Amino acid sequence: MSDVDVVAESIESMKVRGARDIAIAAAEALRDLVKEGANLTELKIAGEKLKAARPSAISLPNAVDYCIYLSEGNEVMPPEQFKEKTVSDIESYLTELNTSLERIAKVGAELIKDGETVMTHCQSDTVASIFRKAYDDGKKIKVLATEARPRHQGHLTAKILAEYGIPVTLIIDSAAHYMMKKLRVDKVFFGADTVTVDGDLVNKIGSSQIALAAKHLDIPVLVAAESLKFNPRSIFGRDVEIEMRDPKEVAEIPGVEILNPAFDVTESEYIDMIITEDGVMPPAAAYSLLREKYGWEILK
Ligand code: RUB
Repeated sequence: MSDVDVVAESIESMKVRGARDIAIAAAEALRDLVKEGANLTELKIAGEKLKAARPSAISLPNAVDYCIYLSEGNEVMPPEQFKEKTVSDIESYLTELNTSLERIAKVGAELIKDGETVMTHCQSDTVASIFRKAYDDGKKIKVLATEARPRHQGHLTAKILAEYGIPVTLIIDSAAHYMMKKLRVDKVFFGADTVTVDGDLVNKIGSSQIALAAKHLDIPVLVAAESLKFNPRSIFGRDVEIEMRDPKEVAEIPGVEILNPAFDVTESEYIDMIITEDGVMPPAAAYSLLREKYGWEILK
């Protein structure tokens, strides 16, 4: 197996998971391929392989397409120069992604008040960075985290936050509505796999139910999504494919059909604000962000 195959397999099997981390892993794999002397055609083939690894997080094709776009800009150069410049361009992109995370953490933390109870679902590095920043700023926050059946990524959220010193309470997914009310949750924070041009959110299965409960209880819903998570293809009305995973992740009962969708769609009307590296915006501004950030050049 080539390194690209190994990375694609790690993404597919969720050894590497979370929209941000899979995008970074793909960009790093392409950078390493350039280092090994790959040309543009070989990069494009590798890029398609990486993109096919998981369907619902737009961050993955966005990152791959951007690396290819950077490489295309250097195509006319002699091989050694192509290698050097493309590696350096991809490195700069990776650094930019880190800067974006820091900015989102700062902007998001400003939205949390001292003493608030915040809730999250599944495991998002972006949301965790907001909670850590709020805590570092001296705010006494409490976090309510859901398990996120069937893969229990919420256990990871709870572990990461607890190790950082943030008080965290873990609940089963179906306790969400009841516990949001009982613990008087102040705000819900979701990460994002994809934000569509209409400002709808594709995120871990169960997000939409929590958003519905939040609307019912009048709790603001905030989405932490750098521009990498916005889907320029949805401008043509192309739907985001919802990943259906192996039913065995849920249960094995003879004679019973088991469905295991990994993501769902929360319509923009259930979302109060989206936190991006450029600040906070209403979901209706997704279109403007896409125009500004992507132009139309990566719409292939
Ligand atoms: C993870 C998930 C996360 C987003 C955002 O799903 O839905 O909320 O990917 O994460 P899975 P991040 O575990 O199936 O990959 O903010 O880290 O990009």
